[in-house]
Amino acid sequence: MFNLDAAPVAQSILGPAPWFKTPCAPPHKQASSDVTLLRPDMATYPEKKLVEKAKRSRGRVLIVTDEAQPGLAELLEAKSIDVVGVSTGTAAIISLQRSRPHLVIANPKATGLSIHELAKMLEHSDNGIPLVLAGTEPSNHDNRMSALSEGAFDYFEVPSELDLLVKRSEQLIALRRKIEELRADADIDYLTGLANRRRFRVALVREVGRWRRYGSPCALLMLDIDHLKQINDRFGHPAGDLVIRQLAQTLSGVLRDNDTAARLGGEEFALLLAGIDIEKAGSAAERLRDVISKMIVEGVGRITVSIGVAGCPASGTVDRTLYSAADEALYVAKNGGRNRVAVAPPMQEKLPGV
Ligand code: GH3
Ligand code: MG
Ligand code: MG
Repeated sequence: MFNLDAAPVAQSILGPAPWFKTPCAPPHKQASSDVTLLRPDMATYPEKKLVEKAKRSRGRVLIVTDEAQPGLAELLEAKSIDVVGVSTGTAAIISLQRSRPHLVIANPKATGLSIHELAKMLEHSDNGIPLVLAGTEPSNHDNRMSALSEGAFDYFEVPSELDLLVKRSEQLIALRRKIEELRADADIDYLTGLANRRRFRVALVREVGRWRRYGSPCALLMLDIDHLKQINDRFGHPAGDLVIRQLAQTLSGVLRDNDTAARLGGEEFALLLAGIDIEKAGSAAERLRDVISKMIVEGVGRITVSIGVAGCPASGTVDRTLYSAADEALYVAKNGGRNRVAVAPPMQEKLPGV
């Protein structure tokens, strides 16, 4: 969440956005420098993130076996693949949930293990984790055919075919990670790098769910750029795009980890703020509006936004009603003259006769 307390914060995001000089690269591809001014706790952030990123960039394998597989872990490690767990057949389900591997290598003879059931389970978990089998039986036609028929990707005889097993593991992990990458991209708005409408919906349902389960409030800000059509007409569509992207950069710069900034489409954005009530959200929206109104977009000048604010539970306790409340408040802000914030009325005020 953006710093709720102070005017100096405004100064920190008034300067040109770091990605501004390279208009082709969206914010999520850029190193953000002014973000730290908004969040003092972020001083060690880049280092921590680098370590996490390095860890995430390695492949992860879960091995399901009763017997030691000498040499396998070392060979995988040498290929930047981590063995995230070695479990028996019966413990495989728990290990799977805990370690979120890219690939499972299983010994078909492991106790309590049905290859068919394991393959089925992997197929349904996380949209399909591949399975390969490795055992001491010969890798003849029948054994390989039986592995494929059960839903595994292949069967290898170990230790004689360890090198083939590792090669195949590398391939399957790369494929699996490509799928993960594509899935992540499908949730991202291509112009701004923010979450798209799909990801936003998931986040909204999750946050409202947190209210139901833990009583943790949240707030939704809906923002719409004022008169973007006029900006396009006057300065051209690329300038309008730049306005959208610079605004996106500002929004992503003011968020905490659990918040979500999304471009819902066109020139409309949403900020989903976790753990804050509607009063705080209203003040924050006002400060944000002020910051944006002082922002300079190169080739365009100043821009303004209108903001509708709704809170859970104050304005709605299900995703749909919270969204409608914020949307209606945005409409009020637009009709009130633009460049302003409107806060949704409390739920009961809308009930007839109250
Ligand atoms: P209002 O203050 O009422 O919001 O006025 P407006 O002109 O921003 O809104 P209106 O709904 O009349 O028009 C939306 C404009 O936003 C027109 C459309 O071309 C522009 N727009 C939508 N998506 C994009 C985009 O991706 N890039 C650019 N440059 N313009 C866009
Ligand atoms: Mg608009
Ligand atoms: Mg609009």
